Amino acid sequence: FAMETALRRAIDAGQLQLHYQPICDLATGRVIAFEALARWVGEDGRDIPPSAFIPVAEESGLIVPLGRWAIDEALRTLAVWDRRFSSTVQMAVNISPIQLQRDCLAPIVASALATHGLAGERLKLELTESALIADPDGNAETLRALKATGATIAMDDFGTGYSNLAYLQKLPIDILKIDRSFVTGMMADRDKIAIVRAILSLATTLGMETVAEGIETHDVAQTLAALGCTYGQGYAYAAPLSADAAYELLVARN
Ligand code: G
Ligand code: G
Ligand code: NA
Ligand code: MN
Repeated sequence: FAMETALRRAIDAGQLQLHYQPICDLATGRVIAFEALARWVGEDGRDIPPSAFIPVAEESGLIVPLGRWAIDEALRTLAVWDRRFSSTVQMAVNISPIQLQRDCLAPIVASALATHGLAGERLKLELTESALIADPDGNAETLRALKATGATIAMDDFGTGYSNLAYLQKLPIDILKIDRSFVTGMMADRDKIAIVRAILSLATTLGMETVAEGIETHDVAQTLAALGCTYGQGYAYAAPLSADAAYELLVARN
């Protein structure tokens, strides 16, 4: 419970931060969105990765206050950027399956958008494939309420779950994010390229946009663009950045 206690304290004391990774138009390199990623710098100054604390937050229920904070903080940052530089850049926030089940997300999202004076279209909510598939009927209803705020819905880490394709059609999903396990190193692996092709074709059929994760080289970016993928993120563009560095990139690339 040591980490749970420390995490509770960090949330209360405002010690969590968000970093922002750009999502770019593969054809033009323009930044179309940023994905907000939680960061926790521990008492000893060391970085505790989300892979360590998000599971603790989920098991303890702390993901509910953490998730509310992330939505508010990401939109607050976007509103600050808007006052300095006019753009239509969107903010993508990760939503845990536990939040989706336990919290009343739609009113929280609507109220955060109103507080920061932002149109719903500026917000993307990223949900993992396994979370959405776990309870497709219940989730479809929650997603429809979320979409009524104007926000768009992305299915994160697509290809790693066990998607029943019928569910994909039932859920109001706007964007498929191709998991980075199929993208990183795809130039040297024909199976990965075949899977990426299949996902792109499926997305086109279902009228969904596509974002490829884990793009580490310009070769991969060019190949994905040629295959018909529209957007991408990864170290080839930028790693997750502090709010100030992300803002500078936004101004430089738009
Ligand atoms: O930045 P890093 O690769 O360490 O992030 C790993 C994962 O942690 C992300 O892919 C994401 O799924 C998860 N994550 C990061 N920030 C948040 C957050 O604010 N909420 C939730 N639910 N998950 C997050
Ligand atoms: O899908 P998820 O939300 O878990 O992805 C976010 C995480 O992926 C972040 O923690 C980020 O540090 C990591 N990441 C982002 N771009 C790349 C990349 O190009 N390569 C690899 N290996 N990891 C990346
Ligand atoms: Na994500
Ligand atoms: Mn992802």
